[in-house]
Amino acid sequence: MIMKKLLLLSACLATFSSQALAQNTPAGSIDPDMPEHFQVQNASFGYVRKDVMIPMRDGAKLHTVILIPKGAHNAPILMTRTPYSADRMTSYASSGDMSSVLEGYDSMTDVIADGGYIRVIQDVRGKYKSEGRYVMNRPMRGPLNSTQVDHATDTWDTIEWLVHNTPESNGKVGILGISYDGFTAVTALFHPHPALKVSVPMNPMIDGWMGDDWFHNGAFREENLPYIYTQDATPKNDEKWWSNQYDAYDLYLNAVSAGALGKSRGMDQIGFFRQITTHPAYDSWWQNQAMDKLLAREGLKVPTLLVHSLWDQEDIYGDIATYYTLEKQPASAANLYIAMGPWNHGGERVEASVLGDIKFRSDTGYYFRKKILAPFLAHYLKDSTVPLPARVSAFRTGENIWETASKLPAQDCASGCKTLHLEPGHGLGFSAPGPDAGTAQYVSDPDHPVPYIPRPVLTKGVKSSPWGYWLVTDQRDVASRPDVLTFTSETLAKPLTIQGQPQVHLTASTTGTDADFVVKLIDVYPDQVSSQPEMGGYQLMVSADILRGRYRKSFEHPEAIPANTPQLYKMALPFSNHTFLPGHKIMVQVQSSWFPLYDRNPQTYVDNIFFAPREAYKSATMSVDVSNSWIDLHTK
Ligand code: PG9
Repeated sequence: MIMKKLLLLSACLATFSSQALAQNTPAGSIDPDMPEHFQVQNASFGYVRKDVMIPMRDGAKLHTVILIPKGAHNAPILMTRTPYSADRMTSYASSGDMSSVLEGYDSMTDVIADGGYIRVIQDVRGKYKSEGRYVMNRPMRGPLNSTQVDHATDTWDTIEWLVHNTPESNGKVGILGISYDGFTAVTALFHPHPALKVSVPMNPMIDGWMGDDWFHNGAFREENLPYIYTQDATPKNDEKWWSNQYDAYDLYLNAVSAGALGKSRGMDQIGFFRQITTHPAYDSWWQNQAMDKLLAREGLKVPTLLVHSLWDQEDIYGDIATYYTLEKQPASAANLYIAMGPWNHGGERVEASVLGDIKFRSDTGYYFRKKILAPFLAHYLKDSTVPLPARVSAFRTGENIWETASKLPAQDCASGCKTLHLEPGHGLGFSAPGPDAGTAQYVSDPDHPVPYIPRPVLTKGVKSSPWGYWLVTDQRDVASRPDVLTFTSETLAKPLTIQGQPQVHLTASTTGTDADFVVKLIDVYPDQVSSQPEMGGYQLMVSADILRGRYRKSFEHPEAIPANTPQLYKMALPFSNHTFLPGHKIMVQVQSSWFPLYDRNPQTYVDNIFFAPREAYKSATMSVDVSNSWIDLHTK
């Protein structure tokens, strides 16, 4: 006890003495290293940077970075409106060269910087340094937005300010951007400002339910939960998603449903999460955000170059859908251009001679930027004598050649298609099998879903993730699974070229009352490829997609599947521009999960799959009717 008191006493004495010392000794001083305001010495830089807050019509000010090439005179403006931080996309680089500054998301540095453009990048309302409250893909003014502002008005107000406050400009403005920034480049086309002379939506997000970002034909892309979390929880993405599992397959399987996982992370605080989980079907909430349909009502009044990636892992639907919607309107078609290449999401902005294991024998990204994008922009923003690119510029994979055309082939099969039939014995060919070709069966077990990439599943943003090229990964990995049906043609003696969206016609029954069907059209390489040995026997997806079976009759009104009763499942696969070379084979794979990119279908009908209880997930036997299942191909 005495010892305890002594210890207590010594502690008190120590405290007292340090306080006394402090009181009796004059406070020391030390010069701080950091200046009050550090002045960047950028006299050597090749551009002048302006950081401005541009007032919108409702009073909100939007943070806008303006990079003006030194000595610019009568220069056009190229703008991007982004939710991904204008500062991050224009960060000071070590050198004064503007192109090295623009290493951001929509770089195209060899077109923008070399082209002498004034570069403007703006934080959209409510993100990063811009005022106002953020809404994911803010709906256009109308049934879903009764305010006086949307991206169209914010773009109009921004352009109005720019052309009156940028004396170095020629008064002409273009807008371009990838993905979300492609979405904002589309919104600029509504009641466009007269100074807006051109728009280049690249891989734009157009319809989040049909086939961009959030769902594909009603199947939810639950690997986007982390994006929604980080993007929509705070203005500056301060809150980061986390996981207790290295393999995302385990994270999402253990969570049972996407809604349960999101709720467990507090995502019901986020309006967009509440909206998508409340609107699992293609109801008016989604229909009123279908930008292709809305733009068709508006009419395309500004020359627009849509840019499509043939292996776009994020927004593979939007630009093709927009093209076909607008192409039907002569006045809109007069302003419509499209370019497509063998790229992943945004791959056109960088070196693009390879994607994953697939080689294209030339830098298709450079070709696009220099031969298609640069002249398109220059013609409308600088000098109308610069020749325009063709209406359609398309890279054909397999042959690895660029082609041009006045328009894309018809979207449907009105102009004739070649029918690729499933055949008995897991065959595939262009002659219809007899009516008694029987069924091909597999058991789909939601507790052992088919992984969309080999495990461990490393999602977007995780080190070594194959997210950027997963659509071209070798499908052999799953071909040997008993829950993946594989149908293969004979070896091709002649090349077969397809250009268009393969139209799936699948007849199948299930012992359950709900199901998803994934259909993949695959190019099978010869067993040996001398120029690239690792490609021997490679199974390359040239087009593939998923359909949530409850929407087989109506995207808006889901219906349970009657058990053990053949049903028809139809879907248009993503656009393919591909030649199957001689010596190759055609393959079709059918499966009922693509996990964890897409959430699992419990395979028993529940009202809302977002919140399906564990007991709803049940194995089911799928029976594909071979005689009545085929894919219609647009062949050249
Ligand atoms: N694909 C991303 C995205 C676009 C639009 C909405 C949500 C996500 C992107 O790359 O911006």
